[in-house]
Amino acid sequence: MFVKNLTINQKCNSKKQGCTLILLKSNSRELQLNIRIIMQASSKILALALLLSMAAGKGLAQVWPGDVNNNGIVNNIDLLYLGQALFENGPPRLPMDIGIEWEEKPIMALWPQAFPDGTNYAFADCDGDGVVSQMDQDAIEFNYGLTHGTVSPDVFVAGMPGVAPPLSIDALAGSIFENSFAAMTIDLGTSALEVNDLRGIAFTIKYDPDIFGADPVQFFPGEWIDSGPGGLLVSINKDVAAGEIEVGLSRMGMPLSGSGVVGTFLIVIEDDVVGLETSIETVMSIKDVRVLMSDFNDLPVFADSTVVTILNNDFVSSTSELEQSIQVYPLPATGRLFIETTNHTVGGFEISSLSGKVLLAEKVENGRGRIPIRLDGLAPGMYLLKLDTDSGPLIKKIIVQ
Ligand SMILES: [Ca+2]
Ligand SMILES: [Ca+2]
Repeated sequence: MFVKNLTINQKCNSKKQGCTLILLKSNSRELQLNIRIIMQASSKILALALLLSMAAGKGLAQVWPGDVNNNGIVNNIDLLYLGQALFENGPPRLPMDIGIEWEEKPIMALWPQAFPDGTNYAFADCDGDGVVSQMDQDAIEFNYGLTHGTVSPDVFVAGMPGVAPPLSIDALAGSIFENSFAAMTIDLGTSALEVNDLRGIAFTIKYDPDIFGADPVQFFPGEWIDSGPGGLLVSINKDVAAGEIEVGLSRMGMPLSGSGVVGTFLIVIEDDVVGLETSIETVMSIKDVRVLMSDFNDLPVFADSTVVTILNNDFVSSTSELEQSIQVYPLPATGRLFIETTNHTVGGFEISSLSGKVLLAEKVENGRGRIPIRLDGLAPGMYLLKLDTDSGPLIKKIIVQ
């Protein structure tokens, strides 16, 4: 904003304090601000400084909507900051500066609250309406990955293996095939290395884009991280060219302690994997982990990785023979489902939601031939059916109507 002229009108006065109307005229807009000035010499200087900064069109600071920690980039870390400031109130921005377009939005008054690193809560009010709410997350999604000025990279605190709670990634089945999908779970902590007072978590899953192809991943937050009343702020952003998916999860209710499933992701394997002769091993890893407790201190976490073996369907291994010899039907299913097996024995099964919650688990006697499964109580949707066979676990995706 370029200010063409500036007039100060003394509208009212009293012995102790006065009310000064400051009229700023710019080439694009006209501002009228009422500023209460305590009539003391030092405050006059402060007021003059404020006036000069406004005259320069800069306000007290510039908010770029979505960059909640004001480090120059919008990403999943900003969601953690937003979650921490949720439901707080402060001075709104001027009416013409309300909104989430990617441009600098001047703030004329700082909020009384600040994050422990000093960042003012005004940056969390992305849309500028004077309250930090779920609506402000729209700015993070809308402007995700955009930068301004010089980016100060986010800082991550790595924990030692065996000392810090792990953030681990595990395939639900040992081997997966081309032209199929794999379900992987992300778990935080163990019974021996629990987390305490968890507010939110941000992390990046890294995979080989040459193996998994275009846009192969879906992520579903886990039941544990979303447990209890209050809900969860969720941000999921993919960079398919780099083979990365950035996840941010922030609890809106009470903080969480213990260990459990942070999420499940499904990854589709292309039907013609480059370089796949009989099998290929590929690493899936977690990086850039930030776990924040309710006091906004970092909890160091050890980020784990896993090796996944992908098998070529043309070279039938014992596992792929298992895949092919056990049939599940009808799909989609209504009311009940059948497992049909001839060469293998099924000792039991589990049906779980995509977020990892086990909904049904039963042992099976004489698990050969045609085995019925009742689906009572399952809402329509997609589920994972895990069969315990004499040749190891087998995962099938099922759809209930
Ligand atoms: Ca940021
Ligand atoms: Ca807001």
